[in-house]
Amino acid sequence: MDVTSKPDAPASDVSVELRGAIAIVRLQRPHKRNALSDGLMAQVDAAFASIPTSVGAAVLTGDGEHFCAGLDLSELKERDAVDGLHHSRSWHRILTNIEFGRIPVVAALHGAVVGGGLELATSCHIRVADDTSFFALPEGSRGIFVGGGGSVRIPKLIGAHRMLDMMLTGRVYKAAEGVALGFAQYHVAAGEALSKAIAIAERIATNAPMTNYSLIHALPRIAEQPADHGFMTEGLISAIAQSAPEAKARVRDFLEGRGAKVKAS
Ligand code: 1HE
Repeated sequence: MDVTSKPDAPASDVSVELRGAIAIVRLQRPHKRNALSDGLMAQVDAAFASIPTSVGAAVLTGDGEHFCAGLDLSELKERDAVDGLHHSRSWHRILTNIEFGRIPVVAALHGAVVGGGLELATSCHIRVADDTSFFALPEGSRGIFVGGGGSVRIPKLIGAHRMLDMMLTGRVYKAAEGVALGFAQYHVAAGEALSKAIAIAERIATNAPMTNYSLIHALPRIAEQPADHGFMTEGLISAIAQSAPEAKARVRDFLEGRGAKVKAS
């Protein structure tokens, strides 16, 4: 752990802790179930922007019994249509900065991962859900619509028809079913999401930075390109990645017997 870096003052709704090669971003509003107020969202944005270039991966977690209860509904009541549009667009910008930032982000999920909380989680690259996690989109029952990019990101994970069902019927997926559908890549025992997410982030941070950057920027874009364009993008990115001195050194290490072998466990 980098002892020079400590969590922010507890008064803050979001903290950033630097631990060697990784950063841990914490939502710290447990008395409101980490509901995403405008102030908290601005702090999320600032937190990710503040991560220094020495950090290779980040973890996003929430204090208390729930990852995140979604939009702070107390701020919704006075908003008119124009305010609503700008609010939604501000979430798009903040979550896109996470998805297409410099480093991979691993979300550690527990308890409620609902509404805007699910939108926030789906802007991360890897999700680890503990057994207390549950996934829902209560927007449908509150008379509203997703506004934080959920209609773009969530169908890519579970399909538009399942998202439609969640919003029309208020369906709640518990951890095991939600993970099987694709909400998270990892399912761990209750209380173990953060430690697993940290271990994953530490592993990711050992990769060459250009490999990580290529993956988070190129892969989702290639997935949306026609195959012929995707092949071309892949060719360009792989050529850039393999030309980096670090890639050459890693390949040389393997060929000279120093690199790790691929193992099944
Ligand atoms: C909140 C919020 C919130 C809790 N906005 N204040 N999201 C939802 O519709 C989910 C609403 N929340 C819940 O269903 C439950 O709170 C939970 C299942 C997440 C947690 O239940 P529980 O029993 O642990 O907590 P609680 O007693 O319901 O809430 C504790 C406090 O947090 C309470 O405030 P208090 O002053 O009475 O103590 C709640 O009012 C407050 N709280 N959730 C504001 N969401 C970009 S568009 C995205 C659109 C959406 O995200 S819509 C979905 C919103």
